[in-house]
Order: sequence, then structure tokens, then C-alpha cells
Amino acid sequence: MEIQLWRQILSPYELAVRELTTKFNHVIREHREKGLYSPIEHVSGRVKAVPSILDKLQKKKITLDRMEEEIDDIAGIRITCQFVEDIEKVVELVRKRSDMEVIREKDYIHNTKPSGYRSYHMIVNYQVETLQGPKPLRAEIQIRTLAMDFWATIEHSLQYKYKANIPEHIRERLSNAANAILALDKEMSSVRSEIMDAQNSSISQLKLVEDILNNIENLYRISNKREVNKIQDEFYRIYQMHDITKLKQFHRQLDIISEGYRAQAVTVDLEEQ
Ligand code: 0O2
Repeated sequence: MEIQLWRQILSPYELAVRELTTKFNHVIREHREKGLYSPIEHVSGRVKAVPSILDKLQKKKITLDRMEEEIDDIAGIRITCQFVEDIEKVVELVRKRSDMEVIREKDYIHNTKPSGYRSYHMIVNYQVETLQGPKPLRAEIQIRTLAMDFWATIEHSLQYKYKANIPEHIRERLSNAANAILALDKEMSSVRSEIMDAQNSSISQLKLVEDILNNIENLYRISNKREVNKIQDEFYRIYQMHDITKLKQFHRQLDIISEGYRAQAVTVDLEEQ
């Protein structure tokens, strides 16, 4: 097939990968904006490389004209989570979305592959808009923990190097490493609630500080600079105390002060009209 034709065929898949990556990144942002723990830690995506598509076609004895019908992972999205428990949450989240339709799920978490590979795969129907009109296509969403991803990435690069013939002693080491990853995920799950509490309070503290800084920045526009400098110094003093209750109190007071200044600014505006 001509290179130009490959570009044309793969272009909607590139769009799908960009859109899906943006959408799942937005899920992370929405959680953080609400001060909530996000079950999605990281999102990445790729369009399958042409040689990799050709290898798969050959391996599965698929003709080129059936490529789009038979290969599910031309568009691939990878979602990594911190904990095994988060995977189910992400799966639910994908199932509930109205902009994609799940057509198949493969649970390699409960049915670990003989290689030691663990991951949850969802094949979805997704539609992109192109100059030629709407284009329905399929995408594969791989959901796994950071630890599973670490193992899969290393093993994948060895598969690439050795093709199907990874030497026995390496295979054995990989299998040991897969068991270690399983144990690591279990260990992390056992302290999940403590880790989540710590992360939640750090997210809400970050949000609080962000709100305070925005408030102070706005005050510079509408009030006396010397007054705001004093408020800012007070913020630094409280911030250094590492006391979230005091910080929350300061935030509330700042809100009241800002309200007062805003009301004054509106009155002056009205008087000038
Ligand atoms: P690449 O280079 O990542 O694109 P099937 O459902 O069997 O008809 P398929 O697509 O082989 O078809 O399904 P499967 O087994 O779910 O594999 C899909 C993808 O999962 C693979 O794509 C890999 O990305 C990943 N995967 C599956 N098994 C393993 C494994 O043992 N080790 C690693 N590291 N990854 C795996 P590709 O096309 O094989 O490769």
C-alpha cells in the first residue's frame, strides 16, 4: 500500500487517540478540581506503527482490506492507575460514557496471561468527525496499575528484541518479576486508604492555596496595594505554620474582605456612570 494511503487510513485513528487522551485527562482534571482522588493516574495513547500492523496482519492471516474490521488496537489508549481497585472504577467510568460503546472486554487481571501479563482491556466503538463525514472506528483501552505497566513495558521491549524466542532464563526472571509485581500491588492495596487520605488532603490543600493566591491576585486589581501586601505577608506567615485549619480560616476571612472590596468597586463604578 502507498505511504500516502496509510496516512489517509490512519489519520482518523490519530484524531481518535488525541480526542480520547484529552477526554480521559479531563476526567483527572475534574477529580482534582473537586479536590477528589482520581482513579486515573496517567493517560497515554498511540496509533499502531505500520510495521506492527503488518506483523499482526501476517500473524493472524488477515488480508489488508480487512485490516480495519479485524484489528482492534490501531488506536490504543493506556490508562494507568495507582491501585488495582482503581481499575474497576475506571472500567465502570468507561462503561457509563455515552461517547463510546464497549463491544468487548478482556480481563487479564483475573486471567493472567501465561507470560505474566496483567491488564484490563476494553474495545470500544468510537466516532470521529472527518472532512468526509463521521467515521466510526474501534479503539483499545488498556487499563492497568503503574506496577503492571512497568512490567509490561519491559517485557514488551524484550519481546521486540527476541521476537517469539525470549531465552528461557530471561522468561523465568520475567515470571518472577510478574509475581513480585502482583505482591507489590497487593501490598500497596493494603495501605490504600492511608495513601488516599494523604493524597486527598494534599490535593485539597493545594486547591485551597490556589484559591487564596487567586483571591490575592484579584485584590491587587481592585484595592490598595499596601493593604494587599499586608494580606500577602499574613498569608506567608500562616502558610509556614503548616496548619490547614488556620489556612481555611484565613481563606474564609479573605473571601469576606474580597467581597467587601468588590462591593466598593461596584459602588464607585455606579457613581461614576
Ligand atoms: P503492540 O506492539 O503493543 O501493539 P486477540 O484478542 O487475541 O484476537 P490481540 O490484539 O493480540 O488479539 O489481543 P491481546 O492479546 O489482548 O493483545 C492486545 C495488546 O495487549 C497487545 O498488542 C499488547 O499491547 C498487549 N499484550 C497482550 N499480551 C501481552 C504480553 O504478554 N506482554 C505484553 N507486554 N503486552 C501484551 P500487540 O499488537 O500484541 O502489540
